[in-house]
Parts: sequence; C-alpha cells; structure tokens
Amino acid sequence: MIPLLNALKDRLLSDADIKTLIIPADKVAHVQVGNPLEHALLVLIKSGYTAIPVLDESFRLSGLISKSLILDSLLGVENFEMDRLAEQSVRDAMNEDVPRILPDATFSKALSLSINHPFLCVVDQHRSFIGILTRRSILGLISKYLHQH
Ligand code: 2BA
Repeated sequence: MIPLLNALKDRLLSDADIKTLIIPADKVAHVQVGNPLEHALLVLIKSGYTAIPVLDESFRLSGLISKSLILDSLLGVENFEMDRLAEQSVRDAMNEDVPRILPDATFSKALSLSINHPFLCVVDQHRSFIGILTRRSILGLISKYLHQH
C-alpha cells in the first residue's frame, strides 16, 4: 500500500498540470465591482453557486462575492434593509482576500490551497482573470490517478 501511495504522490507532483483543470473565464459566472448588489444576488441565485469572482472594468480580479456577504451587508440594527440591494455596489460587500494562483503553479500548491477554499482564481502576473480551479477538479484528478494504479 505504501509504495502505491508513494508512486501516486510522485506521479501527481511531477505530471499533473493544473492548466488542464482550469474552467476558462468565459464559462465562469462573475460580476463587476460597480454592479449593484441586486445584480450580484441575481447572478448567484440563477447560477446556483455560493460564491463567484468579482472583476474590474479591465477584467482583472478584484475579489469574490457570496450570498452570505450580501446578507451581511443588508443587515441593519434590527432587520434587513432591502433598499441597500439597489443602493450599494458589489465593491461595498465583496471580500478582497481571494485565494489566487498563477496558471503555471504546481499541483501541490493548488491542492494545499484547495483544502481551505472551494475554488481558486487563476490570474496572470498582471492580475488578469484567466479562470478558476475548483476543489472538484482537483479531487477528480487525484481520483483518476488513484484508479489508474
Ligand atoms: P459552491 O457553489 O458552494 O458549490 C459546491 C459544489 O456543489 C461544487 O463544487 C459543485 O460540485 C456543486 N455545484 C454547486 N452549484 C453547481 C452548479 N450550478 N452546477 C454544477 N455543480 C454545482 P465545485 O465544482 O468544486 O465548485 C467549487 C466552487 O467553485 C463553487 O462552490 C462555486 O463557488 C465555484 N464555482 C464552480 N464553478 C463555477 C462557475 N462556472 N462559475 C462561478 N463559480 C463557480
């Protein structure tokens, strides 16, 4: 069992190329920093995702927005202030601390980051958004390697 696991580890760390796992930008649901919160909530509900990337006008990564971040920003002292959906923009509610990775990062780095994050944003050195890497695709690749050996 141990030699098998060692062989799997060696193959994953040497062969696995995260570029093949990236969901490209044109297939990723996203919003822009200046969009009203209402638009972001609609995109989140229609797509079914919990959280999606936020981009600036030049298609660079700015942050991420989620249903819970929107609910937090609507919360007043005693009730939800629904007017804020139209008044506030995504910029006011987004989280700028986004897990990000370069397209030529190692599989090992992607795996470590995906322990704590359901998806990683893939950006180039100018912060231009390339796509996302999901925990599902990382686990899928590990499963494929496991079953091949
Ligand atoms: P969640 O939205 O919390 O989704 C968790 C998992 O539930 C997803 O894991 C996927 O297995 C499933 N799932 C949720 N919504 C789905 C849908 N509309 N179609 C198919 N499967 C769905 P992952 O696929 O590993 O995705 C991890 C996270 O990456 C998602 O978390 C979401 O925040 C983001 N994500 C994935 N694909 C996306 C896309 N095309 N656009 C924007 N964000 C995406």
